[in-house]
Amino acid sequence: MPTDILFFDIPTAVSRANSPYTWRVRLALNYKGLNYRTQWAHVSAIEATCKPLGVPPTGVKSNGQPLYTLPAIIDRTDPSNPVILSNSIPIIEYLESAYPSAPGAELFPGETKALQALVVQFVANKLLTFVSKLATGAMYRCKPASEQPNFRAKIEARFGTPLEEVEAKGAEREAVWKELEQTMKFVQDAFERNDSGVFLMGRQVSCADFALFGSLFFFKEISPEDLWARIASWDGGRWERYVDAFKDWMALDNHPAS
Ligand SMILES: N[C@@H](CCC(=O)N[C@@H](CS)C(=O)NCC(=O)O)C(=O)O
Repeated sequence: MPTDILFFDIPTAVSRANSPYTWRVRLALNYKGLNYRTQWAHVSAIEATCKPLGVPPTGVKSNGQPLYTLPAIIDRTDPSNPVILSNSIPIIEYLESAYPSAPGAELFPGETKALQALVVQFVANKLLTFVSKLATGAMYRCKPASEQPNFRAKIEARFGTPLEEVEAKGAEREAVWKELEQTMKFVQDAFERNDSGVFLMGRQVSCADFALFGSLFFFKEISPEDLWARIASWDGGRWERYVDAFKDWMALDNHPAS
């Protein structure tokens, strides 16, 4: 059945989208072969884009105001009953229940939702906590010039220092690297327990893989001089092979008219 889904994503100044959270949903849309159109919104315009359309906020800002984030979707396949959602994992859960994958290709096979939630939270999301110490400058450079002041203001308010001083330097930086390497080694050891394929569950890709891909691909896309090169050199090159395994689901749009 042709679907009519509007998918909200964030443009960058580099060639491709790089939000770790929006990639989760984009991969799911492409994997499931659903028709969607991308509507791009800069970070500074997310609230103004989402609020009038009834897209719900996903959190609360430090000043108590609602926080709007992407990804979000509006599924207008049934125009009399549009489905409006934000938050990556609930969106994927919705897509999987509204448009079920074939047996053997489910994004939440068996009763793995709880286990996958743990992998998303404690692996995919945890990896993103390394970004500020290793790649704040790289993230800043990936922003379009018009978005850089907004990004700088948010980072400086969050860390209480000039943006240029957020990244770890010298011995502290090496300690952060060591911790990231140990985390990836732990993930590698876990993945090795399934030897039938490259994904978390072996041959069958799942929602948790989309989340892990999002975090790794973000590192790769924003990569300052050494970030991706180091990760790619770990664990026998597993992470480069892992990111490559998603290439069939990486289209930026698939609407017939676009
Ligand atoms: N829990 C949300 C998090 C999404 C999120 O944080 N998205 C970022 C982009 S990577 C965002 O929209 N940030 C808006 C902002 O920082 O104002 C999800 O899983 O979708």
